[in-house]
Amino acid sequence: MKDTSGKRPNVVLILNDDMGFSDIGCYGGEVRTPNLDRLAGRGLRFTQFYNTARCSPSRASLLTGLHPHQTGIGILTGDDGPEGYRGNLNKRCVTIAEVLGRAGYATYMSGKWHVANDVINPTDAWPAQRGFQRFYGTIIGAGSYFDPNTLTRGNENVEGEARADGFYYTDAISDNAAAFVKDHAAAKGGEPFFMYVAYTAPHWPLHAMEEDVAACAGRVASGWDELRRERLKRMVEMGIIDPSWTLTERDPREPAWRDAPHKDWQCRRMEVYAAQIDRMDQGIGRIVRALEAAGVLHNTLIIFLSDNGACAEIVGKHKAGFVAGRLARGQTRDGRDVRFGNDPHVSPGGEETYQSYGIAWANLSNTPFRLYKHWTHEGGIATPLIVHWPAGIAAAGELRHQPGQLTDIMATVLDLTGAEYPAELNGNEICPCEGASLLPVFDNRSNDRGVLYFEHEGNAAVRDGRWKLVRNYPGDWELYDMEADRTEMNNLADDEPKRVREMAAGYDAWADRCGVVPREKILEIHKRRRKKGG
Ligand SMILES: [Ca+2]
Repeated sequence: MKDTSGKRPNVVLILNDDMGFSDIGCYGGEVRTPNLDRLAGRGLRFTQFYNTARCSPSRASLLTGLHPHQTGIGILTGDDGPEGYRGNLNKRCVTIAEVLGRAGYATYMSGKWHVANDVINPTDAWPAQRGFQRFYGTIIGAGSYFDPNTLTRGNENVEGEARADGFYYTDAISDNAAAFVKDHAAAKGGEPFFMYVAYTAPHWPLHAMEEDVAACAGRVASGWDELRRERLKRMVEMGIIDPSWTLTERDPREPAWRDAPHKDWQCRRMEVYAAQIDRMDQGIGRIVRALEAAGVLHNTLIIFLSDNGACAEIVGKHKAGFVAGRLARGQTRDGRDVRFGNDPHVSPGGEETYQSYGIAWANLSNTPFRLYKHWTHEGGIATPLIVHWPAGIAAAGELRHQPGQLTDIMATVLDLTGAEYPAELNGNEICPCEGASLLPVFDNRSNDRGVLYFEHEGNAAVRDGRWKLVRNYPGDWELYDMEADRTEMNNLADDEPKRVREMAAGYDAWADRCGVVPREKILEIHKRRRKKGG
């Protein structure tokens, strides 16, 4: 049901960072997200869409329609050695911005890049050199929300802009995105545009605006055990989760809520995390209003998703490491020392703090799944996916259960816009797109997706119809029937050795074709380098 006006739709791709599967309201969460809920109510929610387990590889795959190892981002943006692991978006891939720019689209980006090895000096792997005509945002993977490192406009460092009163990075991302829409309408309103909005919220550190934290006060006071049960109940009512699937156990590293010490601090952590999402949602509302004001909301495909599952990483007191790695400032803008680490005697949220929300709340964020960011179990790779496109999608508020993965976004954009995916660019051969268009799925038809594959630091998964093969490196393959047990509680590997062998052989062929380097080899390289460096 494509728009019959013949006008090519705009595409606004909104990605956020380290958010769990069930945090936002329209996926069962208690976090307040009226703007996302409204998009979902007029659009579609996918229940089995997958990212690639971590920041950089997900961004690389989303931007290019390839698997991360094909793009040079085998792990993160460090140089991990072999081809495919250089930490820089390579020349064998094209970004959506490059493809659509060549097709006459204007291209804009606001937010976090995190697919370039050099975060200080502009390189070929920076957004302005990878197809984005206008760029505002950060090159590095994380940092202060009040004073972000590597803040850049085009290729120019603009960290000084954060010195302005009331600066908060999430707002800056939203406002720059809204300004791109407004400027576009004024200067080239007749042309279509592509905009990539990449929020850092709610990635650590726990930094939020106090008014948003106050608005979240009391919402999580019943604790993680009760909230997990409540979320599951709502997800079942919404049809996102099948009632026959068992809720996973609380992560055994964490106590029952009734036994948890420092309850005030624990609640504060989750409230700040919720406030980070809340602020992003408010910004998405402003972007939608800018589209409305420009008269283009009707024929704009808006896509929203998260780059990986909830994050259970613990932020320690390693000030020097964070500051040297440029992931943080050692001091606030007014000269106070930043207090690093998840210290229950320090209330998080302000610029002078640097904390994460911890395992138990990440466990809540991923209700009803297990494991987290980094892993390829459902808690690591399942993401909300909302699509909103009134001109092209007749259904409103419906769910789509067909599995899909990040490479499908490029395929969808190509299908939608008629843009040509080049076989060669600037003399470099480009890997063919790995995704399948979601347009048939928008109309509730199958897109014959085939088998999905995932790898991150040796953790790996294969999704083939109802079956999922998954392993935690260096563990053995596990096998789950996703129709009967999407929460991965009942490992059938011993019952189905033939299926495991066949799916594992498919994985090996995929890994070989896409340049996945075995984890043992990467670890050897790291070891050799450490020795060399003394
Ligand atoms: Ca992330």
